[in-house]
Amino acid sequence: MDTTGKVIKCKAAVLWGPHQPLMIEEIEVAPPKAHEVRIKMVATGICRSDDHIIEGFLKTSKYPVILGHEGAGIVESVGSGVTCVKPGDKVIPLFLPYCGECRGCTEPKSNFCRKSDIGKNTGLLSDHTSRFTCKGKLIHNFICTSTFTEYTVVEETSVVKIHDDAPLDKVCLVGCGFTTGYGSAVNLAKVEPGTTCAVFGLGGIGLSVIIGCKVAGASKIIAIDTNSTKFEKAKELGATECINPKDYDNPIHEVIQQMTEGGVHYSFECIGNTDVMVSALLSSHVSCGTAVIVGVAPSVSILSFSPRLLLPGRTLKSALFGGFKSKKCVPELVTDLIAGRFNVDSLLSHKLPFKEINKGFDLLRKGESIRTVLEF
Ligand code: COD
Ligand code: ZN
Ligand code: ZN
Repeated sequence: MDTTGKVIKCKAAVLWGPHQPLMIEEIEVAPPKAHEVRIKMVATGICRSDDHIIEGFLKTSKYPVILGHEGAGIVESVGSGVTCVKPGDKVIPLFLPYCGECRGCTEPKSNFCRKSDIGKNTGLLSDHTSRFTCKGKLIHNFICTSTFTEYTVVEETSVVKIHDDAPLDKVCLVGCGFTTGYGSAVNLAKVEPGTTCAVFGLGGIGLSVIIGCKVAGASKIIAIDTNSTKFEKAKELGATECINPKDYDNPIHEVIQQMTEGGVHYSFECIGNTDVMVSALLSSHVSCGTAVIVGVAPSVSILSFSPRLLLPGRTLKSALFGGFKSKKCVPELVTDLIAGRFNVDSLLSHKLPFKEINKGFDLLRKGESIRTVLEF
């Protein structure tokens, strides 16, 4: 049945308010307006940032909301004026949009498009409305994507066509976790061959940083986590040493300094903990080290350290999505993945049917999963 131009009724996971389980509800998804695209989701990953909103650590969006920002699907229909994709195309929604016109898009070193809803937290599309309703209520959109639904509507600036052969259950990770970590190593830090790296936090993001450090040719990759069960995967992906801060009496940055003759070239914080951000800074070499903050700290946090830590020449940097311009890098990374340049299989720890989404969040909270991919 042709659904073009019609309202679609489908199932979605609705978050009615913080600290609540997601509810599988029947929702209505309006047809795409001009420059919008309606997508039939095929797979979506559960990212820690979605959990932060459920748990109320991150103040973002408005409730009720359909979360999810790491997914892949097939275009169902397009609104007028859309030329970048057509019905039937395999696509990845982009939580970091690319309009191609704003300062964030035109500056070569920036990737933060002004159309992003991160920090604005309107929970709406550009025309200040949403395409979702449930039980007569407006349901908000989440950072330009909302992938925890059988159908979603995004703006053309928030979607990109990918290779026809892409396995959607794997490449959905390119929509956030893999790209954020991998890009932080190869694009933001620009790790060079023969350098030393330290990666704090071995979830999906930290493990993707390790993949990037290895592809870039780092000679030493130290993996740090308070949960030693994460070490096996870290080693499999390229960590040369794994250390647990609980096994040492002295602070972990001192241990890393001793292991690396004064500190690593590149350190990465992939947890979202401000104390660990300072540890990562101290673990980087005093005059040639770079610390990269990848994790997102709770909205109220303040990072506090002496500016003298930077004075001798240390660098502290951060960016969303590995600093990549989303529309350009996502199709390239998908093609690289198909070509076998890297492998995301070991990040994909669990697969569940979409309806078991709350079980997927439980696995993440218990530290048992790396990435759970939900299939529709
Ligand atoms: N010291 C060492 N390891 C620790 C500590 C500590 N003090 N505390 C926790 N850990 C370990 C945990 O055991 C766990 O293994 C790991 O840190 C964190 O992993 P996860 O699985 O919780 O999280 P990830 O890998 O999914 O990472 C998510 C981030 C925490 C980095 C989160 O902030 C994020 O998704 N950042 C991406 C930034 C971004 O672009 N966000 C916008 C859309 S996501
Ligand atoms: Zn994410
Ligand atoms: Zn832009």
